[in-house]
This record gives sequence, C-alpha cells and structure tokens, in this order.
Amino acid sequence: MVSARAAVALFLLLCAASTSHAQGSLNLVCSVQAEWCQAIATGFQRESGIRVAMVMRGSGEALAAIRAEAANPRTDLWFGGTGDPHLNAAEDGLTQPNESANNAALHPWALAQWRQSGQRAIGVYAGAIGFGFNTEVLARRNLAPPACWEDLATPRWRGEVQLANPASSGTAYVVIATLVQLRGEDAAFDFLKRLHANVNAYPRSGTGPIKAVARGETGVSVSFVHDAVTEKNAGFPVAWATPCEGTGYEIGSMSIIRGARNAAQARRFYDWALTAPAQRLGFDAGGQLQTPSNRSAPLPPGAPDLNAIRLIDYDFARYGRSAERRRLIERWEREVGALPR
Ligand code: S7P
Repeated sequence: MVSARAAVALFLLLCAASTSHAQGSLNLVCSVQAEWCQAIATGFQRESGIRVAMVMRGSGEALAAIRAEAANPRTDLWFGGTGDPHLNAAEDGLTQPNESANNAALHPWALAQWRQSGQRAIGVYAGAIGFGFNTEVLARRNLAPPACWEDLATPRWRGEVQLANPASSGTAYVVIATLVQLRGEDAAFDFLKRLHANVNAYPRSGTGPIKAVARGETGVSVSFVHDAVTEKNAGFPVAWATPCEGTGYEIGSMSIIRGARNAAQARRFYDWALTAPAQRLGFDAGGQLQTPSNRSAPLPPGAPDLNAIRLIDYDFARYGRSAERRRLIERWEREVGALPR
C-alpha cells in the first residue's frame, strides 16, 4: 500500500510536471561561463515553470550554430557572448526584434546595442579587454607586468603570451577590432604579426588564455579583465592591467532567434534576464564580474570599474557588421595565424 506521505509526494510531482508542461519549454544557447549558464537556466525554470534546455557555446560558435539551423531553428534565445556576433546575427536576419518593458531600467550602452541592432539584440553586461598575468611566473622570469599594447610585442615576452583564436572566439575579435581602431588597419596587422612571435597558443575560447595564466602555463593573456579578477578570487596568483594606449570593450548581449518555436517563453526569459535580481546570478553563482546592464543591479564587489578604464569609442556599427568581421578574421588567418612561430 502507498503511504500518505508518498501519495502527497507523487501528487506534488505530478502537479509540478503538469505546470511545467502547461508553461512550455525554452531552448537556450548560453555564451557565458558554465556556473552562470546553469544558474539562469535553473533560476528561470524555478520562477516561471518553463522547462529550460540549455547548451553552452562561445560567441563565435553560437553564431555559427544559429546560422546553420536558420531554416529550422532549434534555439529560441541566445544569452550572453560578445556583442559583435549578436549584431551580425541581427544584420543577417537570424534574430527578431523585441522590446521589453524593462528597457527603461537599463544603462544607455545596453539600449545603444538594441537600437544599433534594429531592436534585435540588447545589452546584458559590459566588460573591457586588457592583460591578465601570473604574478609568480613573471617574478620567476624577472618580467615587469605589461602596461601598454606595444610592450607585448617586445622580444622579452617571447613564448609567454596567449590570445584566443578569432576564428572561434568573439573575445579575440574584440581584440583585433580594438587594435584596428587604435592604430589603423595595416599598423594593427603589423603589430599582430610581431605579437604572433610571442604567442605560445591561440585557444579556441575567449577564457582559455586567462585560465592558462591561472594555471601558470603562460605568463600573460589578452582577455576580458573581469575574467582575470574571477581567477584571482578563485585563489590563483593573477593580476590585471589595461593598456596605456586605451582599450576596447564588449556589450555582452541577448537575442531572440527568428522563427523561435517557443517565442512567448523566449520573451518571458528576456524580460526576466533584464531584471536586477537575475543580473546578480553571474556573481552569486560563479563569481562573474561583468558590469550589469540594469542600473539597479550593483557592480559586483571587486569588479573592474569601466569608468576608471581608458576605453576607446568602439565603433559597433562598423565592427559589428558581418562583412567586416568576416574580412578581418580572414585577414588575420591569412596574414597572422598562418605564419610560423
Ligand atoms: O563569461 C565570460 C566571458 O568573457 O565570456 C563571454 C564570451 O562568450 C566569450 O566567448 P568567446 O569564447 O567566443 O570569446 C564574454 O562575453 C564574457 O564576458
């Protein structure tokens, strides 16, 4: 015979199952770190009753997957990742316009991304590019921390630098676009070729280089500086600096996929992800330190303050264009990535 307690448990389970069935489901592609992705999937599911199926992909890889399934989209919403690929997706008609009542709560830079993309992508966080370095490795090798872009191309950094591969990584594309804006295109490629001689690996994902720094496998990385602080807070001997000449930044974004099968659920997630409590989850769950786009969401403790960093006036209209991104990545592969080291 079934006990009263077991019967109640079964009843609650059936209620939960039927609620989540009634609320439907959401297929999410997530381009931030694993702990944050898990936290938004479970947090939203708990709050809405909508069943969330989530896969994680870096920004460049998420764009490629969304493009590949455009005729028959399996993904409903793309959360996070650098802003340029979201702008590419908007331009190429892979995502759809959306307007949230929560737009009113956002910083101007988040709304600039929304306007720029024809209302198809919205900013959820921001972060600046800089250098992450392993203080113990540098001390052992008697190297002073890099202060300027130009430092990294000098022979003393030979074999000590990591940067992600721009063919797969949105982070690395922000680096290239930043250098082109700071120096002009030919001078930027000349710098990237000189830097190439110092690079020991181009990992696939944007966070690969700072994780290699944390493990002491390389002295320095070109990374988002918030990721360097995350590694430091995890106990690794990591410090960071931003380049004296100025640096670029990302508007980490969110987009609803055109033809999404679960469009109503995607819009509900979109509204939720712009709220201040949802924007705390990256820090609470995974120590992530990007600047949130909701003005009421506090800057996480220890997060780099973007107002204190010399940021360039990043031209998202130009460098977020599909043809420009493709052209610069192809040029990098031809003129830099293919060179021997
Ligand atoms: O979550 C940390 C972070 O640095 O990773 C995101 C991005 O997906 C990295 O993608 P790639 O592997 O394509 O470079 C950033 O948006 C985010 O700040």
